[in-house]
Amino acid sequence: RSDGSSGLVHLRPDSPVRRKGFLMGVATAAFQIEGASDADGRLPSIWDTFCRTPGKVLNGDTGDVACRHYEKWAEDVDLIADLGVDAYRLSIAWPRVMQRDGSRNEKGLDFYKRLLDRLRERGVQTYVTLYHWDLPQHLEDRGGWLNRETSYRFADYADLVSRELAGRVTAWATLNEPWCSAYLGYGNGHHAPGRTDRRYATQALHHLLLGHGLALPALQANDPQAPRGIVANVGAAAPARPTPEDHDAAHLYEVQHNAWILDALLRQRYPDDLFRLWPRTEPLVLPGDMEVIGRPIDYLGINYYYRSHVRSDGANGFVEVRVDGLERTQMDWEVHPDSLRRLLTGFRQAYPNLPPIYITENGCACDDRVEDGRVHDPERLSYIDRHLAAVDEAIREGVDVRGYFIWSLLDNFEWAFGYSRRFGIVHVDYQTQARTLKDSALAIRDFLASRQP
Ligand code: PNW
Repeated sequence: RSDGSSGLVHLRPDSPVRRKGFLMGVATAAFQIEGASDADGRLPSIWDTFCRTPGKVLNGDTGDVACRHYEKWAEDVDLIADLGVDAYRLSIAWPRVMQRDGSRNEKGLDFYKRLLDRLRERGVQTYVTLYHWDLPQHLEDRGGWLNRETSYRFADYADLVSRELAGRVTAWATLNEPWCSAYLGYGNGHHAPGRTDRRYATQALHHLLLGHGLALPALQANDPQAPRGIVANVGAAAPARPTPEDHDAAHLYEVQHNAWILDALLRQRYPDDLFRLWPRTEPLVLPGDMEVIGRPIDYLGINYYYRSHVRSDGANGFVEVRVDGLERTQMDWEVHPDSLRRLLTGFRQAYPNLPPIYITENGCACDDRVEDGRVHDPERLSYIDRHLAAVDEAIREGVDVRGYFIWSLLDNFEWAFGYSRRFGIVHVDYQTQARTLKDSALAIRDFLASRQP
C-alpha cells in the first residue's frame, strides 16, 4: 500500500460502507480555511472579533490567512478530486456574500460559483452548509442569536444564496452544530461571541432553530432538486461511577446535547428534562415556532467525535470528569466508536420519523510525525477505520446511514485552539502553504479506488 499500512482493517470486508453507493467525503468550513478576511468586500464576522479579543483564541491566532483557500481554491479542488472522494462538504461565509443592507455581494458570490463549478467539472458532489458559525458582526451588534430578528435575517440570507447558487449544489444544510453556536457561544463563552449565561444559550438555540425552519421554504422554492437538512453534533456520556445518580447525570448530558435539538426538529417540542436540568431557562417560544422548527427535512447530518464521563453534581445537574487510562486524541477527547453506533440506533428507536442520516463530520487531531517528506498519522487512520466499522454496525442494526465525511480535508483553524490542533488528512505547512497528503489520506485514496459497485 502507498502509505505502508494495512488500510482499513476494522471495517468488515463485506460492509455496504465499502461499496460505491455509500457516499464518502471530506469536510471543511469557510472561516477555518479561507483566509482573505477582508478581500472583495467581506464583512467582519463574530469570529474575527473574537480572535482579536485577548485570551480567547490560543496564541492569538486569527482566520486572516488560514489555509489561503480563497486563493488556492482550484488547487484544493484538484486535491479533493484526486483523493477519489464522492463529495465535499463546505460552508458559505455569510459575511462574504451579503452586504449590510441585505443586498448581494457579487464578488463573494463569484468565488463560490467558481468553486462549485470546478468541483462539478471534477465530478465531486457538493454538500453546502449555510451557517458554520461566522455570523456577520453587525448582526451580533444588534443582539446576534439572542435577537429574534437574526432568525429572519438568516432566512433572507438563505433565500439570496439559494437563488444565486441554485443548480450548483448537491445538498443544502442550514446550520452546522447549533448546539455549539448556542452553548459554546452564548452559554460558556468558549466560542464567539463569548457570552456567558445559560438563559442566553436556550434563547440563542431557539432562534438558531427558528432560522433553520424559516430558511427551508426558500431553499425548496429556489432549488427544488437539492435535498435540505441540518447538521447536529451529538454527544455520548457514560456514568463516572455505577450509581443511579451518575446514570441519571449521563442521561441528562445526552438530553442537553442531543434531545434538545432532535426533539425540537423531530417532535416539535423541547424535552422536559432540559428544564429540570436548567430551571428558569425556557426560551421565549411564540405560537407557531415549533411547527416552523419541525418542518420536514430530507436528511439529518450528524457530527460525532467522542464520549464524555459525567457524575451527578449533587443537585439536579451533571459535571464532566476526566477518567484516566482511556485512549484519547490530541483534543483530550476519548476515542469511543461504539458510542456512535449506540447513539445512532438509539435515535432510530426514539424517532420514528428519523430522516436518512449522513455522518457529516468525524475525525481526530493527533500528533502527526513529519519525516522525509512523509506525514505519519497512524492514529487518525485507525480512528476513521473504527468509526466506519461502527457506522457499518449501525446500518446492520437498521439505521439508514447514507454517507460519511472525514473532518477534515486540511489542517485548519481549530476555533479556540487556533492552529495548534491538526485535523486534516492533508498536512498544511502554514509557512509555505504547501499541502502534503498524510499517510491516512494515502490509505483512504487506496480504499476509495478499491470500491466495488
Ligand atoms: C466541530 N465540543 O466543532 C465543528 O463543526 C468543526 O468546525 C470543528 O473543527 C470540529 O468539530 C473539530 O472540533 C466542535 O467542545 C467543537 O464538544 C467543539 C466541540 C464539538 C464540536
